[in-house]
Amino acid sequence: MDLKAFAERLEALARELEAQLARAESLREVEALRVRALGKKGELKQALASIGALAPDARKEAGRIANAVKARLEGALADARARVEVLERKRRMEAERIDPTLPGRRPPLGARHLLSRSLEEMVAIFRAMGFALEEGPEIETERHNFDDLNIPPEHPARAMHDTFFLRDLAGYVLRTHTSPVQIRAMRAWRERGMQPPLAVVAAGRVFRCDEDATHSPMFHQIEGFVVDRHISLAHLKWTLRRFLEAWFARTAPIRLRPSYFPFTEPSVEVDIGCLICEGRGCRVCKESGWLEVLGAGMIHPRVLENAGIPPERFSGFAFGLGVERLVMLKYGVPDLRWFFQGDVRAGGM
Ligand code: 2NL
Repeated sequence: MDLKAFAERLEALARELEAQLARAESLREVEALRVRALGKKGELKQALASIGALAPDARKEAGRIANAVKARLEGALADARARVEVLERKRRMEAERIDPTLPGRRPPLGARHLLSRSLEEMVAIFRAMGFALEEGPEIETERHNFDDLNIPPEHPARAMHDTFFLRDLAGYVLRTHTSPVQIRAMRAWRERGMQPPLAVVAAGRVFRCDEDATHSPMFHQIEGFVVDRHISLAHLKWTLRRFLEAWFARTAPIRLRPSYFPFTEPSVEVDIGCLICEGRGCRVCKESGWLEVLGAGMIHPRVLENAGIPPERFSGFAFGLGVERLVMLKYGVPDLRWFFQGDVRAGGM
């Protein structure tokens, strides 16, 4: 090989590398080209190894040419690196581009259960009339749940209540109504040295061992009572009418029908003029024009006595309502079981 061939080989190497650098699009490609041209086993090194094969007087010139090509290649590499860096930054900016004007993603929100909201609203109506809210345990003694309410052990009403008894806790039941809270409240008021008038509502879960299309083993009840001198059924009727008109947000006639509860005497069932047909008769009210909405009565003297209130001096009315039933009537919920299925689709209504 002579000097001319050596110079041509390096020139070809330089041209080839410059052409490839011009097409490079990433720093990785540029680095690979650098290694190939200038690395320890690179093409320039290989060309230099052949200098020894040249005539001695040509070697110096060959070294000069090689240095010049090396400098030229380093310059080309630096240019390519600068160009590709700009390219890469542009690509990254494009990939990370965000639009701050887009609306945020809304996480799916839960909603409070219709029953919870309704129960609270009903309690609020009574509180606005001056009733105090009392709460009590869901596990109750048989005494609070039955005996104090004039339901003795052999009374058929005990069987009618489909009671859940606690297997490992003799004498305790899941409360079948909120009445034991009322009993506790009457006693507590006396024990705090307070005198009637007393006006209390109790609200919460109650339990009965019964389940079908119209009965759930757990449901919600609100009970209320007023005790004072000279309380009569007229006070009861006024109070319940006000409550029902507030709940259904309309004027409504109500009527009392004679009924029976062990803890009230007399006992009544309360009907409201049918909300669908305004009393003309329809499928919902079974052509009667009336819907049964709750039970009530004058507190039995024995129940007053059991709570430490002398029945010769005081009388009282009491009522109990099923929350589910009143919610179904107001909102047209067709099936009791929908309350407990946990289907969230109606949650936002
Ligand atoms: C119904 C009927 C009723 C009561 C509950 C009551 C409580 C005490 C004393 C007297 Cl401490 N009575 N509660 C009275 C009459 C009826 O509930 O059908 N509820 C769904």
